Order: sequence, then C-alpha cells, then structure tokens
Amino acid sequence: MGDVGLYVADVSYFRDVVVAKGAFLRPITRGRAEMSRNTFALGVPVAREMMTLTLCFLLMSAAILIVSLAADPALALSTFTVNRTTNESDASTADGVCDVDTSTTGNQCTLRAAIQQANANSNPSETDAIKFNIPGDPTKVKTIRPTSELPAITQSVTINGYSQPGSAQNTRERGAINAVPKVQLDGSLAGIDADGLIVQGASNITIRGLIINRFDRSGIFLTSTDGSDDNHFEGNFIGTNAAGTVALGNGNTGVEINGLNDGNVVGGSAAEQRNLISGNEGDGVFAGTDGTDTIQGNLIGTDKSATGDLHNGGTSNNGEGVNLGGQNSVVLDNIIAFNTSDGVQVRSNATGTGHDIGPNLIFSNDGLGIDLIDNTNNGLGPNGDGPNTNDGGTADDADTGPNDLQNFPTITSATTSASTGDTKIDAFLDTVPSTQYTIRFYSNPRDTGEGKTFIGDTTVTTNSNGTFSVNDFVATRTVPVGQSITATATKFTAPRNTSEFTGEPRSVRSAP
Ligand SMILES: [Ca+2]
Ligand SMILES: [Ca+2]
Ligand SMILES: [Ca+2]
Ligand SMILES: [Ca+2]
Repeated sequence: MGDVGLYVADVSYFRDVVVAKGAFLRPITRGRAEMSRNTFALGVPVAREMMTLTLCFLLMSAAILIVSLAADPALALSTFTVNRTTNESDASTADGVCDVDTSTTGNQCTLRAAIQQANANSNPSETDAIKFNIPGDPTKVKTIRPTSELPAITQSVTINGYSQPGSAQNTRERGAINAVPKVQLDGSLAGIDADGLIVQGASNITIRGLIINRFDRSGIFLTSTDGSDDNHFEGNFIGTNAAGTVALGNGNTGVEINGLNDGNVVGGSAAEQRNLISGNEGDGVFAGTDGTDTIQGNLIGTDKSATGDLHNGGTSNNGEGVNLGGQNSVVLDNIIAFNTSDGVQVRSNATGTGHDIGPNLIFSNDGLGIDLIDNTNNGLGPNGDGPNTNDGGTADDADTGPNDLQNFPTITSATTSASTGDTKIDAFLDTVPSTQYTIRFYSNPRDTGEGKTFIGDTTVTTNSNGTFSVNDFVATRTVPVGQSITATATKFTAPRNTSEFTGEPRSVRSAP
C-alpha cells in the first residue's frame, strides 16, 4: 500500500486526527511556511496499522478533506530545519530531505545543505522554509562559519533565524532595536570575494533574523540576474556583533541589490522587520543599478541603541548609508547616521529618478544628508558631490539627472515663541510651474544641516512662475532657539523626486 495523503484547507478546523504510520498532512494553501512538518507532528498521533480518522470540524463549510495517494511525502513537505553549525553539503538533493549523513539516523542538516535542498526541491512556485533548531544553551549565539561561499539561493524560500530557540524579534516601532538574534553567519573563513547570502534570479525570498558579518564582500548580495523581485531582507544584524554594539563589518556592502529587479524590500513597516545595517566597509545599502526598492525602518550606521556611531564606510570616505540608482525607490523611517559619505546618495545615472526619500532621521554623516550627484555641477568628490545649485528663476528647474536634480526649498524665516512654544517657518520653493510638491521640514542640532527630526510637512502647488511661498508653517513640535531648520521638496505625483536638504540651514530665532 502506498503512502496516504490527507489534505486539509486549514489545520485549525479539525482535531483528533489519527492516521497510519507513513501518512502525512499537507496544507492546500501555499506559502504558509509555519504549516510545517513539525507543526503537524505535534498534534497528530500516529498509529501502527490502518488509518482511523476522527474529525471534529469546527467550521464545517471551510474544511476540505481529500484522501489520495502520493508518491513521496518528503517532496511534498518543504521545511528544512538546520540543526548543526558545520559545513557539509547535502548528501542527496534528490531525496527532498536536508541530511548531510544518510548513514546516521535522523536528519543532520547544515545551512549549506538546507539551501542546496531548497534550491533542488522541484516546487519553484512554493515558498520553502529554512528554520533553525541548533542544540545547546539557548542563551548562546550559534555561529555558522562557512569555509567557502554558501550556494546562491535560486528558489523561493524563507530563511527564519528567529526560529532558533532563545531568539526574539524586535518589538520597537522606532529608535533602538531590541531584537535578540541567535544565529550568526561569520564569513571570516569563507574566503576572498565571498558574500554572506546570495539571491540569484529568484523571487519571494525572505532572509530574516540572522547576524551576518565578516564576509569579504557583501552581507546580502542580490545579483544582477533578472527575476530577483519581491525579496525581503528583514530583522537582521548586518555588519555587527550579535549584540549590535560592535562593528564586525562585511568588506563591501551590508545589503547589495543589483540589476533590473523590482520590489525588493530592506526592512519594512513592521517593528520585527527593522534591520541593523552598520559597521560595513562599504555602503550600508546599495540599491544602485536599475530596480525599484523600498528601504524602510532600518538603523543604518548606528549601534542597536540608534544613538552610537557604528558607521558604514570603515576608514574610507565613500560609505553611503543608502546608495540609490534605479528609479522610484522609497527610503522611509530609517535612522541613517555617522556614515563616511552621504546619508542617502542618488547616483549619477540616467534612469535614477523618482526616489522618494523621507521622512527619515538623517544626521552626522560625513557627506550630505541627501546628495543628488550632478557631475556637471561639482564633480564627484570623496563625499559625493556636495550641495547642488538650484536652477530656479526662468530656468524652472529644467535640469536633468538623478531625481531630475529637483530644487530644494529655501528657509527664509524660522522662529520659536517663548510664550506659545510655536515654531513657525517660512519657506520658498522655485521649481517647475503649476506642479504639486510636498515640503517636509526637519530640525537639526545647531549649525548642522541634514534632517534629524521630522517636524511636519505641507503640500503646495507652484504658480505659473514655478514658485510657492510657505508662510507661518507651524512645526509639529517646538524647536529650541538656535537649532537649525532644513526642508526637502518632493514632487507629489510620480516621478516622486525628492530634493537635497536646504542648502543653507536656517537657525531658529526667538519670535519677536
Ligand atoms: Ca537531501
Ligand atoms: Ca541522517
Ligand atoms: Ca549634490
Ligand atoms: Ca534643479
């Protein structure tokens, strides 16, 4: 008799299932990584002989039960649980099981073998899962030290470091990250030119909850092979120690995204998706070629507390926090600080427009907070190319280049009233006529001019001369006298080009 498969729509709809030895359960719904072999094994007592089913349907209409024959239950299941830190390859990628040693009972599964088996699983439309259950003291970090580069990930998979006992996801929406990852990929033995994890020509890959440090090249490397869309890199510490307090940088970039690949997300809107990307020798995040990406909620250049200097760029002066090429990317809700070049740089690139940058907390970078590279204007220096010059007046901001070299607003007045606490700002924008723009305002420590604290925004429409004056904009918080005000302009409709920050920050004066 062949193996008996029991297919159900949702395991929560039944109880007390008793099946024959060798039977298996598989959810019909795809992409539910948590519906794994382990999940079912906990609730399914297995008898020796013929199957007996006692099903209690809690929601009758929603349950689907199909009993059928299946050739190989192992191929239908797609969760691989890494349970050792060593380097062996999978013994056979044809068996659907992550096991480096078929002569020993049970599965001995390394990360290398898990990636090999997930790549080889003949289910390219399904999202496999790689989990971790490395034995030992759960309070201790488990270190995987590859002795050569790991195989590129070429099929959809979720690698979830937070499945390791003792780990914990971040719960803070902003500021410091309190995640406790427990699986470390240490690249110090992986060799010259080794990247940490490589995504190549595959979509819907999630890399979550790992500490990735000391690789010769980048921590996560998405190659220029087309078809690497909609991948998520979240909840990781990339370039630091496990505590997020010391730089153990990768030799190149923290997260490097190449090619005409769209929809890749570094971080995300949820607390548990925020990455720490600091201490790397090159850029924090390079999304520098042709794609459309989202970089959201990350700490880039700080320690885990979000205040200490753990800059990207090492001792060089060309480590940007975020380096953008491509088009229409979004850089939002990040803390980007202390990096050795610009906070965010939009590279000189013919297609590099539509990048919406902000609100973020950007401060103490060695270059500009936001730098649109205009080689014809200033020439590329060690920290980007410095502040651009607005082409206002009759020129109507017609220049082209990264983010169409969008003109920035000028702050003409900033005052704080001692009696009301109101900070009022006047600003002036001179750009394309009869067009809507969002102006975002920021306050900064005295005599600095990036964008440290977001204090509100307003949307305006320029007149037929391309100008608009903002009068008495009231900031969302009181800015002390002596601090400085900057702003950006972002075109309201696509391409959502964001400007550099105000060229000359305006010190807040006491309201008369
Ligand atoms: Ca295998
Ligand atoms: Ca074995
Ligand atoms: Ca510039
Ligand atoms: Ca311009």
